[in-house]
Amino acid sequence: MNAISPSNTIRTGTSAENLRQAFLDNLVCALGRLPNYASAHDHYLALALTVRDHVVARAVQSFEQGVVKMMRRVAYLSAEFLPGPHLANHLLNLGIAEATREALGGIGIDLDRVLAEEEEPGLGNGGLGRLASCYLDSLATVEVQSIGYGIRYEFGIFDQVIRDGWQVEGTDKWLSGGNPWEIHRLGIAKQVKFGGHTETWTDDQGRTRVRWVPSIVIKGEAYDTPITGYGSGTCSLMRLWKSEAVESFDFEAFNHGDYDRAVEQKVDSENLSKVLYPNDELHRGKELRLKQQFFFTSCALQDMLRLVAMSGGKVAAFDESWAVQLNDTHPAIGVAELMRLLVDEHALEWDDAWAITQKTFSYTNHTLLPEALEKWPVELFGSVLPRHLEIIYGINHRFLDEVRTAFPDDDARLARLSLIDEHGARYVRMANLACVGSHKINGVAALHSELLKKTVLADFAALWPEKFDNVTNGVTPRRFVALANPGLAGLLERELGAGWPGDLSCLGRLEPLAADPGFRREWREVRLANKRRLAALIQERTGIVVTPDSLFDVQVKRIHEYKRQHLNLLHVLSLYLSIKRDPDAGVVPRTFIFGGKAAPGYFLAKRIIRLVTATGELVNQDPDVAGRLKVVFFPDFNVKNAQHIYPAADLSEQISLAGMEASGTGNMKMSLNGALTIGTLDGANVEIRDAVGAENFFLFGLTASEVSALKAGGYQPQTYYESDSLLRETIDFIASGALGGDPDLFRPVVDNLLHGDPYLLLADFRAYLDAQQRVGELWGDSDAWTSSSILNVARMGRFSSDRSIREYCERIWNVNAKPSQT
Ligand code: GPU
Repeated sequence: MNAISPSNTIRTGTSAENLRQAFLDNLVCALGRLPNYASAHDHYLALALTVRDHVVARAVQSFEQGVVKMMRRVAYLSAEFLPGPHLANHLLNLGIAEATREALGGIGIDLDRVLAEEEEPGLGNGGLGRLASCYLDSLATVEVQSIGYGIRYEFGIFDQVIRDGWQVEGTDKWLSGGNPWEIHRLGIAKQVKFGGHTETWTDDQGRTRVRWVPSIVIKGEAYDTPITGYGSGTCSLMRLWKSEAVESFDFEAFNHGDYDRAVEQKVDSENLSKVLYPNDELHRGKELRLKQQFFFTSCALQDMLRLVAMSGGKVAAFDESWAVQLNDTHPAIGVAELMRLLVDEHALEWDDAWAITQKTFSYTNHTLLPEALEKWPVELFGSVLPRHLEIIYGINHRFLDEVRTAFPDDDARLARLSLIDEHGARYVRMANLACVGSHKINGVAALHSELLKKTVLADFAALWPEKFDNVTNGVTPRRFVALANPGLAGLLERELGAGWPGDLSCLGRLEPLAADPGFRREWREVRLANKRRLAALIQERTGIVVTPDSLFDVQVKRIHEYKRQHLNLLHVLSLYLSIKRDPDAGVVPRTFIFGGKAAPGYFLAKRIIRLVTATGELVNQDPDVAGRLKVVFFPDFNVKNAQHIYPAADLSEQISLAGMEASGTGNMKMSLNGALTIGTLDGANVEIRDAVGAENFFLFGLTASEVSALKAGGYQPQTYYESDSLLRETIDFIASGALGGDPDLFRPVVDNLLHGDPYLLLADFRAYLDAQQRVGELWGDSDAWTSSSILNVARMGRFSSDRSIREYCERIWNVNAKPSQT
């Protein structure tokens, strides 16, 4: 037994008795609480500390293995992570959930009550951040050494409350109750420079070198959160950087009595990691954001260099120690920073450094939306990162020479490929930097990867077709099935064996059970219980009473015009009007559940939330539709709430305009829990439909190429408005002022649709209604619906993030993952 292995101590023994003793010890000794006076939150903290011992013991052993074996490690650079609550996940991964339940039960404490106390770290906006967390989970599970590097935002994504029907943002104080999962690594701090100028100097070999003389230096301190894997001894590390002043005070100023200046630098430095920008897929060009990006990326690369040295590796073989993944372009500045570190600080020749850089990085693109493409005014960029601007010019110069050779006399192409946009005001293009600095570029679903090559990255695809690849996203079945849906997990364990969360290919064995009436009954019972629980939560959070045996029709995701929550609302209102016109209209009872945050500055998204709540105000109290329609806006959609919502969804709304949603991952989570999808041929919907079978998926709408053609031909929304009376009636109803009590409230939404309709809602309306009609019909046949639900789960195994991560390992990172069972 390894000397540091604590598995034989009381502190980390895993019997119920050991766990209980450790829990009580922590309550008293770590928290200073006598059991009789402890609150639920104290119970949570004491249990978290108890479990943390096990987690940290694994983490250090896993880390030690990585150093000793000198394997190539993966660094996942991401400005966002959304891990969700940790405690239950660790209990599952460590296999101590039952022992813990027993340990607490024995002293009258309910484990579920304790788990509910945990507040999640909301260090991301949505899909991109949650994907990063699924990937750390899967990396640990397939036994690959990895570190997720990011920012320890003091304030993460805002808390959303709904007041008088409107979104109101509250400050996310995720750290105020204490964070038992992180370890502040006092010994690991990096200095990060900003501003100033560069100078040349001559080294003792007579070489001209460049030195960056910054105007300010900030310190990054490491906070580590271990991420356990399922049934594996490997842990991933989420290493987040907090910014601090290098010295607490500018003592010179302080001694001269200039107190203001003395604290100014401290405040400025600490501000860097203060708050997450709450925009999803919108680049706003704020200087502080650029500084955040450089800050964490520089800390990460410096840390990787330190670890290379620690494990006896060579800087000149950096790429053999590390595969660095750029999660979108937010960390793309890393390309120039690694060059600076290698050339300026480690005295490598440019060409050698460049070869290493390209072998090290790979880049994942997560969107085609033009407004999300990051570009920084050259002036701003040069004032914050003067040396990086020079390096980028150096990279660009050599790169454009290469392009000239491949495509002589093609200035237009040169201008498009250049790292600098020179049409008018000059900008540094981060996607171009990421492409040039990477050996692999991937999209996140098959359709998205194809469109990338045809649109935003077409010139790069023409230049380097071999660099392009696709890795379809996946989600972790541990959190999103095993933890979120214990009822379903019980059935899966009985039918497939206890190891199913580690190998979703076994889900296929459920297929024959879709035809088994007894199994279908059990399936329905599990689903109904999930819906009852969600109904109770909805009542608690919103006061709205919903019927668990109605069809739960769910759209939860960030609020964006391209995701078309308002198309969903057009359907809701059309049903409402149909019932009002004809009380006998064949409408199956439905509960429409919406959830998601709008960026605080996104006017139309906030109006769409108000349109949901106004529709609810009208519909939920109208006796004419009682028992048939309910509309709920579930506030503060986050990972924790999502775990209650996904398992209760009957219908998963994935209705973005084709060509707009890069992948989607909520689509996978709901289908894996037994929802049927209504969706367009967009993102991963395409592959989900292929997997579950067209007959188990409600498809509608224009294809991506039909969308382009329609737009190219001059799209006229009014023609649809004029030719479809139900559409007209529905839009007129919104325009009439019948909703929300103010006739002008939804004027902007209506005007947007009638004069422009950039996301083609009107063009897809009729097809969407027809698909919803088919949904209603199938719902009426409960056996057929249930069997389709079972088949969805049986055929969704491919969408485990373990599969995605294995593909990254094999085709992009060139590291060995534990082979899958099949
Ligand atoms: N996505 Br870019 C975000 O959540 N935020 C972003 O800033 C960018 C992309 C999402 C995509 O919208 C979604 O389709 C995808 O599934 C997800 O990234 C993960 O790839």
